[in-house]
Amino acid sequence: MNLVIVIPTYNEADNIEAITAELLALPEIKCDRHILIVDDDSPDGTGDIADRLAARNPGKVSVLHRHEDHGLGRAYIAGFQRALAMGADIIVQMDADFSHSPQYIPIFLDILEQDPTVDVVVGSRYVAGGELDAHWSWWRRFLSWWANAIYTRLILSLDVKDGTAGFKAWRRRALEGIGLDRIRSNGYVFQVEMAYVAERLGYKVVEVPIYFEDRRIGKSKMTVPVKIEAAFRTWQIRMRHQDLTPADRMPEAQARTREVSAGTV
Ligand SMILES: Nc1nc2c(ncn2[C@@H]2O[C@H](COP(=O)(O)OP(=O)(O)O)[C@@H](O)[C@H]2O)c(=O)[nH]1
Ligand SMILES: [Mg+2]
Repeated sequence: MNLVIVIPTYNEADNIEAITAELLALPEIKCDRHILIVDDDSPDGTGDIADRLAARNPGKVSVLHRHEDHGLGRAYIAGFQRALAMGADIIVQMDADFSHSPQYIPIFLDILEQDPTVDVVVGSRYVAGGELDAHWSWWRRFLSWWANAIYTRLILSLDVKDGTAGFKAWRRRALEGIGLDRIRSNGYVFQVEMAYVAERLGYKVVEVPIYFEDRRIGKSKMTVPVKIEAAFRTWQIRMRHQDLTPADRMPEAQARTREVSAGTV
């Protein structure tokens, strides 16, 4: 089985080496693992550090450099397309800043291995046992709570408790069926769009409680434009995807053709 861990980075020069080392060293992961760093031309030189990591770990680490406008959603789409083209069976998405502890990945993989009906495992801050770091400012906590418990819940009626979660393990078939061309978000609201489309298409989602630690080093990239996009895009997500049903899953053959045209690595 092939695992590709996709890590988007924007100015993570002080984190990327340590998180990569921790992921490469995780002893519990039995399958082949590959780390794909998706860097958006970080001004702090994260991309160069990532290139050095890739050179030092051939076949285990690679870098996708994007030179267009930076944005978490676009970076993830490019990363997921590359992961599929690499033949990934399972695709993990996670932040570079240690808020998503690598220690949870074996738990996610166990669930996927033990229950073949599960399509995606979500590391959740809002199920019993999940927790947010007390160091997160009251404003960030409030914003996250509001987005999850009120805003997306009222507009999208999401079943998942952590609709803005960014730590997930996808089975290949779910990303293929979602059809990444369908996803329009540029920024963080990408997480909500993916959660909504996955639910509309009837994919089975399992939430696992995680402790979300505040980043140790560096600054959050959650900016005002990112928040504004999230506010209006949530409505657009509903209008665009509300009629989707499981019959609208992208056929695998079509998904594969797209992968081929996306190129292989
Ligand atoms: N490639 C890319 N990565 C991004 C972008 N914005 C944020 N990230 C990465 O996404 C992850 C989460 O960002 P972070 O600033 O920690 O968000 P927060 O935890 O919500 O405050 C980190 O790994 C960031 O480096 C972006 O525009 N492009
Ligand atoms: Mg963070």
